[in-house]
Amino acid sequence: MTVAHRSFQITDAFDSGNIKVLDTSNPLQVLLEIKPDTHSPHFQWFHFKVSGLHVGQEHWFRLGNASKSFFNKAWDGYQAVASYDHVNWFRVPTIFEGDTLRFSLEAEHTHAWFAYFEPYSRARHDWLIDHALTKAGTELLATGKSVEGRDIPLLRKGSGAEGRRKVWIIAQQHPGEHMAEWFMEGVIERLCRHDDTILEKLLAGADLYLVPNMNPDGAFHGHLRTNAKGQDLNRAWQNASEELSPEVFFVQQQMKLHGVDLFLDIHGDEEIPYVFTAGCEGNPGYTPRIEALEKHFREHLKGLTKDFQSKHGYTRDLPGQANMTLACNSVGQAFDCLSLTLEMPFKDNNDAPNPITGWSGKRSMQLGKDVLSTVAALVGTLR
Ligand code: GEM
Ligand code: ZN
Repeated sequence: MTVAHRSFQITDAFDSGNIKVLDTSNPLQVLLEIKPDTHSPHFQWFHFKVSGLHVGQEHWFRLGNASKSFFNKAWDGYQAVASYDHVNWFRVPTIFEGDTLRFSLEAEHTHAWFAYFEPYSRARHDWLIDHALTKAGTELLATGKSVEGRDIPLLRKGSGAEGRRKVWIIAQQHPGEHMAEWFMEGVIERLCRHDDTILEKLLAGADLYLVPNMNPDGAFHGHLRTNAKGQDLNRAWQNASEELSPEVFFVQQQMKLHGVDLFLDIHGDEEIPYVFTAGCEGNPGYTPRIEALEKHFREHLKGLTKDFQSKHGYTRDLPGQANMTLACNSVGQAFDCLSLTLEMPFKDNNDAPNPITGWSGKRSMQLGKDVLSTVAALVGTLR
């Protein structure tokens, strides 16, 4: 919606926009709300543009329904991001109090964007796919269709020949987790490199199967959790359907066709200010072999970067207690392979904080690049 107050305007009428404007009678103290996902009560993602800011003055933006959001504990220690050019994003002073999240900007220009996290646009997605095909040596193996008919490209790097390991990385099942596609850009960027001996080692033994964006409809509509039918795709892996969750249905078909030897499902976590992985230890088919691979993955990645750790994360599932509707558990069980959910923070990595940007697109990209080194170290032991 777009609401005008003389020259002061707030709009979410663009790719991944989400805001409801309640009161702009005082442009320095604006009252807003986050809109829930279509056909679903979940909300947390926001993204809007403000024009007519008073340069030199402090504007406050209040999200009046923040305490009712899906992860309502996540606002503590959270800072919103803002940008004057939709390219460079920075954190702004943010306070969560009562029902309300409020953040401020001392305006340096007459317009600015605000978001829950640095957004990954559909336009950049289109560029990324083109870049992957023309510069990173991937092929377009298949294209799925979302509920609303948006493309879901599946890229492959490597020949697909018999005996090679099949490494799958999928991202942004949860549409508000934009860091996930930034991570994929890092992966694809690294595939463009020449003279990268670690990458050569990886590609000597494995093919990469990449789905940079699993939920394009949800991302476009500014959703937090669901696709256009209100389905949480990371709860759809036990009974995906062409009608309700074609995005998952497509990827499962392709996995059956090609096989899986390693699966990484890339996400963002609203609450925990660290990067971590969750495994499928609650699966009936979880074995010491998978456990050892999981440990190797974590130890290796920890050794590479301060932007990964294994101390903080989700409570481990008890044996046999896995939720089989999750991608990580479902794929790990079906293919008896190392299968991990990788979570990046919306806030920051408290082991290596950056007060200007917090966790960011750039850091997500770097992590995507680094993870390929860890995959290279494991590739000979995946089977
Ligand atoms: C997740 S992933 C939950 C994984 N949990 C365990 N214990 N394996 C989800 O889908 O809710 C978090 C996220 O959305 O990023
Ligand atoms: Zn998620």
